[in-house]
Amino acid sequence: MRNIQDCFCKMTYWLLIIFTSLLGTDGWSDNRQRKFKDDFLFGAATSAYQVEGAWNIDGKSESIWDRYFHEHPEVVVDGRNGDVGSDSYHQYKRDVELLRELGVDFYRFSMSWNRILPTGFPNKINEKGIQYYDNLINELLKYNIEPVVTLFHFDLPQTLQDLGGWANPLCIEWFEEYARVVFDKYADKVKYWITVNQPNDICIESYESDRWPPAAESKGIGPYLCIKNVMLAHANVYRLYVNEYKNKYKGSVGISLAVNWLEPLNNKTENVEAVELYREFTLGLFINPIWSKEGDFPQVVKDIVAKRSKEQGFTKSRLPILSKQEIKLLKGSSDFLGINHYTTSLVSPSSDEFPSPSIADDVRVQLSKRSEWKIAKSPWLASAPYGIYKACIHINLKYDYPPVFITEHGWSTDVGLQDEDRAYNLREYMKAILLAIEDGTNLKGYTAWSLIDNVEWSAGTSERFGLYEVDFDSDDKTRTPRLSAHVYKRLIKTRVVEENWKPKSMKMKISDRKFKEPEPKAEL
Ligand code: PNW
Repeated sequence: MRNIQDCFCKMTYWLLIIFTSLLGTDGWSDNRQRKFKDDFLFGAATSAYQVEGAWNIDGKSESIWDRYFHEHPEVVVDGRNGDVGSDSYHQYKRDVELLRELGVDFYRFSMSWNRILPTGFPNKINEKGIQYYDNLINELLKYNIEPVVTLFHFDLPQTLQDLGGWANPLCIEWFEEYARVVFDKYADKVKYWITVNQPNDICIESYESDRWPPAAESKGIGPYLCIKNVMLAHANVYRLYVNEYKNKYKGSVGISLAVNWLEPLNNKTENVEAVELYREFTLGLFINPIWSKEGDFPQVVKDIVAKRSKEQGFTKSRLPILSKQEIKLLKGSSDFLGINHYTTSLVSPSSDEFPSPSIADDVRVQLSKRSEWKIAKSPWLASAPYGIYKACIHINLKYDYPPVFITEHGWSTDVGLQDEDRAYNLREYMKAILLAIEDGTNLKGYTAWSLIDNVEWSAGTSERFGLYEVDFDSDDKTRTPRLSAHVYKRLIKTRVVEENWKPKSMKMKISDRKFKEPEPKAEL
């Protein structure tokens, strides 16, 4: 019976692959209007460093981003770093008002490790930091908005980076200690947890390149150490929650991976093979240990890194081994998969000389975009809506229908309230998501990145991702709805994508969809 099922599954897989590739980039959808079911959740996201500001206020200590941007102000494109950012530390009530205007079901935000544990360790708990997140969570719950908390969104305490950061296996333990403090304080109120945001970027950008702090540039070595440690840190915290909190609080814990779609430059076998390989390096290393039947890092990645390491004179593979116990710890260590999806890239083999050793040299591919794809303000961000459909179907079939949340998706523009491009991109991707749901993916929710303009890392505020514009020159960092905020609000309310809908006015009111003002308390 199982065999018949497997066979059927495989057949469906290949039929869908053939079907989706036949559809190509055009005409992949029809004109039917589809509807989001009532239990599909809508939300918006931000992250601590990018919006909070208050970098050294009320006991918060220095994260790697504070240190990096203070020491290298020249890397921030427009000079606006996260010292003040969108000042959500002081404006959080206004942020919750925006969420109420949109009518979202949840708000995804991250906690700053440094704000909670200024030394990085639980020897000193910063009560003012604890209070801040408590206030934010209470404000959300007051209006029936579910808090979705990311424990780690790139901002490691500098104290821990000084000890090697994610390249040091002790970081697994440090992360668990931090998570325990957070769970103890908030597990009664927070039901959705994301351990780590985009481990791939954490490890590649910080250890393979000099683009992110600590700019360690330990090519081909550091990133692999980091990957193993970050993944084990995630799994440990998942197990911690399951063993000590889940029975009582009934929450879910997941991880958010960067899952952009990759496709071959054209149908030549070498390109198809290059895509498969690159996908295993960028997604497989993270998804396989948790969701594949066999667990572990993908075999093809293990083989290639071992081969190259040997050729380079290393005594063992630069990709560390996962022990049997570690494989067991990682397998199944997530209640849901968070997908951060922004764009699609074309992949082909590269004959360039890469630095040796390096991940680029291990994988040897090059990326490009189709000329017809519209590019956002961020040069890496091209609009190719069918990519989200293909990514969802791929994950669904290859990893046995995991429950998926889109935990980030968005578009960058210049300053300006009439963001037709963002509104268009949102609608087109929403249509693709509806199609993916119709074709059987286990999609539970969608998160717009971002609620408000924020500090886009080294791009500063030169690339705006917000549904709401932030006036960074004003004292209260005034938030004003863009066209896309209206479009998103309307979509959440009607549950359908309306091509030509326009708001009558740019003024926003609190959504009448689900929030009621709390009843005034009777005077005693
Ligand atoms: C995400 N890419 O990063 C991060 O989680 C956010 O902090 C960030 O602000 C947002 O996306 C927009 O950049 C990404 O190259 C960085 O495809 C790069 C890519 C995707 C996501």
